[in-house]
This record gives sequence, structure tokens and C-alpha cells, in this order.
Amino acid sequence: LFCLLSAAAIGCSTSQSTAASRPAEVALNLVPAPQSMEIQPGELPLQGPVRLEVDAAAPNARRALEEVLAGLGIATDDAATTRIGLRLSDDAAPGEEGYRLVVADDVQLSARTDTGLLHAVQSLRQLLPAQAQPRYRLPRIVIADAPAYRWRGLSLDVARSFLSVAYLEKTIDRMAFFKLNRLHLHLTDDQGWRIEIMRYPKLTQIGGASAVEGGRSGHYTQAQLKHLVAYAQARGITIVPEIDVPGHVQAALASYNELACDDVENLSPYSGREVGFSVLCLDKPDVVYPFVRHVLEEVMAIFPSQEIHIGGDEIKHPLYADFVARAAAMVDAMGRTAIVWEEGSVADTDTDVVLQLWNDRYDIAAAVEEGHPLILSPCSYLYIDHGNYAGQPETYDWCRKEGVPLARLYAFDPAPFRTAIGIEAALWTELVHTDAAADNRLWPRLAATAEVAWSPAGQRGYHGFRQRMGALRPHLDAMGIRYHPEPDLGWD
Ligand code: TNX
Repeated sequence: LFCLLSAAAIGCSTSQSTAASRPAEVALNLVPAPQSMEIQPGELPLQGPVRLEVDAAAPNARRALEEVLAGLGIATDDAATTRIGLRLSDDAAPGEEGYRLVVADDVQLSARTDTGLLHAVQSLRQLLPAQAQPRYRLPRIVIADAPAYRWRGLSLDVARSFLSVAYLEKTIDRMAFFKLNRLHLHLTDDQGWRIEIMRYPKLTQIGGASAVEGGRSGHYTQAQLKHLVAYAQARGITIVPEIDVPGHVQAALASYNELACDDVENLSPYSGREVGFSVLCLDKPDVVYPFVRHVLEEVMAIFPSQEIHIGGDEIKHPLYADFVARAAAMVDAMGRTAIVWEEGSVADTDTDVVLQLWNDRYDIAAAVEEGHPLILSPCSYLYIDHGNYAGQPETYDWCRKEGVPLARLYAFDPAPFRTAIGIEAALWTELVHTDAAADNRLWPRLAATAEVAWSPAGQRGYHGFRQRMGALRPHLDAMGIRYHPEPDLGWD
């Protein structure tokens, strides 16, 4: 039934009557929709324990599978007849993240990598109920799947208002359920500096103690961040740190006044919502560049991400382009790749420097022509600090006064951006001060983000997405997500 309703969207073959006669409790509701899915007649009953056959080189997928089974009360036993296999194989599926999931007389998940197998486990989890049942049935099915884009992200602003390690862990778990794979942490801004830097302890002593008005202050120790990196990695997610320079630095200037030009009068911590007023003193290169380099050295020792975000947004300064070029070259010399907000396209950088698009105010056509990879976060589709609906309290609307409703985000098409490597939804937190508010802005819109980034255009469709998300609601509830009661999904 679910398959017929969403056939156009998930591309299952509509010819078989088995789908129509399938009992409703057998779910085929995958978000993001897989690249291809073939439904066969019949079901595989899962009664009693299952036998796991796991490739030793897939420890993360193994742990994820064991958690799913334990959560549903499905025991494992080496003597059981029904087998769930996790197999690494070079021809299982395309790419680093692709996978195959076959349910026949047993369940076989295969992929080239542990990460691919993690995605397969998430698909299996979505085919099963969210809560323990007396017994289970799986649809007989062949899924061959791989992401359309390699960058499927969330940008979280922990600088304006701090988010706890526990909340980030939860968010990582939930992102993994939808196969999102990048968590970009906006770690520094005018209102707060959230990452411990050993060489400059006042950055967190002073800069970590402030927040946007009404928001939470605090900082992460390096040990906490290393823990988070490992936690995310075990779930297929790379944490991408952002140190925002040369603007958005009032917290740093308040901590180390010498980073400011000598004529700057206001060096106190900032808790307002203005942007674009602070800048490292670019006329003091002997102070500023060593500072940036020392910070980046410690950042890179914590975060193995190939891409490191250096900000570069919302700043007008005669030496801006020069700064971005030098900072990006510094990242390159350290063996990593810089990401810069789109304003950085004015700088003369290597063509592998990634630009993050957030507006169309800046002309990036030339940068695309040069081949710069793009992460797409156009504010009128992907700034989810904007309302779920027009006029939602505690949301911005400067980019789009009708807000960014679920349907709007879902309709975003990355295809016209020739050099796009993917998309990122952005949650800025000037107006988001609690975990509940963050959940409300993130969900269900992050699920739509995941589908836009993962599923090929031919498999997307809002009608089918709504059906499938409707069916996945118990999973969101089981994860404790305090989502927006979205009327489009019947959740109001
Ligand atoms: C723009 S777009 C910002 C952030 C704000 C956000 C609020 C961009 C790179 N910067 O500094 O928090 O708008 O919506």
C-alpha cells in the first residue's frame, strides 16, 4: 500500500499486486528514498533470534546493527536459522557510501565500506518498527543505493547560543538515521568562542563566557571535541569545524585585545544580534597570522576532517581578499582544504577551495567557472533559523518573509549548480536558546534536507515524501525528537 501511494516518488515497480495486498504494518518507508528498489512477492518473518555474520572490518556497522536489534528485543544466536549478513565487498555498490540490502530467505547487507554498511543498517532500521513487537516481518526486497551528493550536512551555530555535548550526540544519532554525513560546527562568533585552545586560554575563559542575549554560554574542551569526533565517525558523520575569521570575532578581541586595531574602543563581550562589526586587525599581520595559524594547528589536531571552514562571511575590509587567500593557503599548507563562505570568492585561492553559498547577492559565477566546489546553503531554502511557517515566533525572516516551510526546503534542486558537492541546512541560534527550540527548527526539515542531498531527482517527490515521513513518525518519537508539529505531515 505504501509503495503504491508513493510509487512515483520511490520508483518501486507498480506492476505487482503484492504491494497492494501487503499488510500495512510492513513498512517500505525509506527516507531518503533509495536510488533503486525492487519489491518481490512475500515477506521474511523474523521470529526468534537471528544469526549475525559480520565482516570483522565493519565494526561501526556491526555496533549499529546490534543496537537496532537490541532495541527491538531481537536476540542473536549463532545457531539461529535466519541470518543477517554484513559483508564488505568491492562490487557490492558504487562509491564510498553505497550499499545493497537484500531481503530474501535471509537478510544480506553489503557495501564497499563500513560507512556504506552503516547506511544499509539505517535502511533496515527504517524497514522495521520503531518499538519492540512480538514478531517482525520484512518485505522481500532488493535495494541498491548510493547518495547523489557526497556532502549532506547540517551547520549548527553553537557560538551565539551554546549546545551541550549530550545534545550534539543526540543530533548525530538522528542525522545518521537519515544518512546525513556532515556536522558543521560554527564554533566561534562575536557572541562566543566555544573551542578550547591551549595556547590562548582566555578565548574560552572570557570569550566562552558570553552568549547572545537569552542564549547559553559555555565551551567544549578539546577532550570533549575529540570524543564527539569519534562518536560521529562511528556513525558515518564527519564533524567539520568552523573558525570564523577575519570578521565575527568580538569574542576573540574581548579575550585578546591585541588582536584588534589600536583605535578600536569597544573590546567588551558582545551579546547583541548585529553582524559585520568586528574584525581582526588586518593591519597587524605579525599578530593576526600567527594567531590564526596557532588556532588552526590545534583545530586540526582535534578534527581529522579534510575540509576546515575558515568563515570569511559578512565583512568589508580593504585587506579582506588578501586575508582569505593567505588563510586558505595556510590551510592548504597544513594538508587540508579550506571552506569559505561565498564572499571569499573574491580572493585569489586554489580552485580546490570550497565555497559555501548562502545568498545570491554575491557573484559566484566566475568562481564556479574556475571550478571551485560549492556547498549549497541558499538562505531562502536552507536557513532553518527561519520559520517552519510564516511568522513563527523566535525565527528570522530577513531572507524570506514567508519563512522556510518543509515543502519549500524539499523543492530545492541542487542540479543547476554544476560544481556542487552537496547541501547544508543552517541553524543559526540568535533566536534559538533551548534544545526544544533547536529540535523544532531542525525536524522534520533535516529529513527533507537528507532526501534532497541523497536521492536522485527522479526518485524525489513531495507527495511520496510526506507519506513516508508520516510512517516514520514513530521512529522520530522513539528518538525523542521534539519536532515541529508539521501540518503537511499530519503531525499537528
Ligand atoms: C547570516 S549568512 C549569517 C549569520 C547569521 C544569520 C542569521 C552568514 C554566513 N552569516 O552570521 O547568524 O545570517 O540568519
